[in-house]
Amino acid sequence: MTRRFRNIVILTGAGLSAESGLGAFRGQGGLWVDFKIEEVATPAAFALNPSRVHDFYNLRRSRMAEARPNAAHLALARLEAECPANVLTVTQNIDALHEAGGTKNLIHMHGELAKALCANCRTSVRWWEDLFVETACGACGEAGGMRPDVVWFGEMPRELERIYDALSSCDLFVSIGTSGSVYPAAGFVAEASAAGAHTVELNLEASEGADLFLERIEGRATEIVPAFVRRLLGTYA
Ligand code: BJW
Repeated sequence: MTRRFRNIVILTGAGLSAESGLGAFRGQGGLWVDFKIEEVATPAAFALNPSRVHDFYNLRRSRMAEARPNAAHLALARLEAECPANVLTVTQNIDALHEAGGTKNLIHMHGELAKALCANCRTSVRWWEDLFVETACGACGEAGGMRPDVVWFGEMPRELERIYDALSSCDLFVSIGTSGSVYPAAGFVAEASAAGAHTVELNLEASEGADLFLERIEGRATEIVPAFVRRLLGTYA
């Protein structure tokens, strides 16, 4: 890799935060054995058994409060700060570790765990406490509709227009720590390829869409991401 890229899009997934103690959903070491993501991350699951959905997200919110950004988050923040190219980070993660690590040009396409959304009046507020069925919305006063402000299966991911704009003009697309099993994120590599971008996958193991990438590096994010960022910044030296 010797090209000096001008427009870089980074896509991150649960594997990036795994070494901060927040488990991935699928694949080697996936932590959520008691909760199948497909069974708690849907509007239907929330309608049927909101307490179970709250238990799942309350547990994750409390774990997130303890977690710190790891070397991979810090390396990506360094890339954004030091690289002369435009760098946009799109994360599927609902944790706040990119921000904590210093990344600023960031899209949370699957929402944020540290926010609560009222299904009744659609007000979204910062939220670090547990949520319960009885929790009332501070804006409209209704109870029963407060939910984590995250994107469940069947719901529309956030800021897709801005993401597809960036993909259509990127010359480097890097996918990190994602299994490539959830759309539309899993389709971003094809969009970037169609735009003529160089495409790189950094993951512990081959993702579902591994064959779509021009370059692949396997390993732990805390090792391979800092090394990749050093190599990339070296091309501008
Ligand atoms: C490491 C590591 C280490 C581990 N170092 N690596 C085709 C096109 C479009 C849509 C669809 C389609 N087919 C089906 C759909 C619908 C659906 C979908 O994709 N379903 C699939 C099951 C097939 N998609 C949707 O519904 C999306 N909405 C949508 O498409 O809207 C459009 C629409 C239009 C009209 C009508 C309706 C809709 C929404 C998807 C929302 C996903 N939500 C979740 C939950 C969010 C909140 C939460 O976090 O709880 O998002 S599901 C879950 O999966 C979460 C994640 O962000 C997402 C992706 O997971 P990720 O990050 O890839 O994690 P893992 O665990 O799968 O992978 C981790 C990887 O890291 C592994 O490979 C490990 O090996 C690796 N790893 N340790 C490096 N140390």
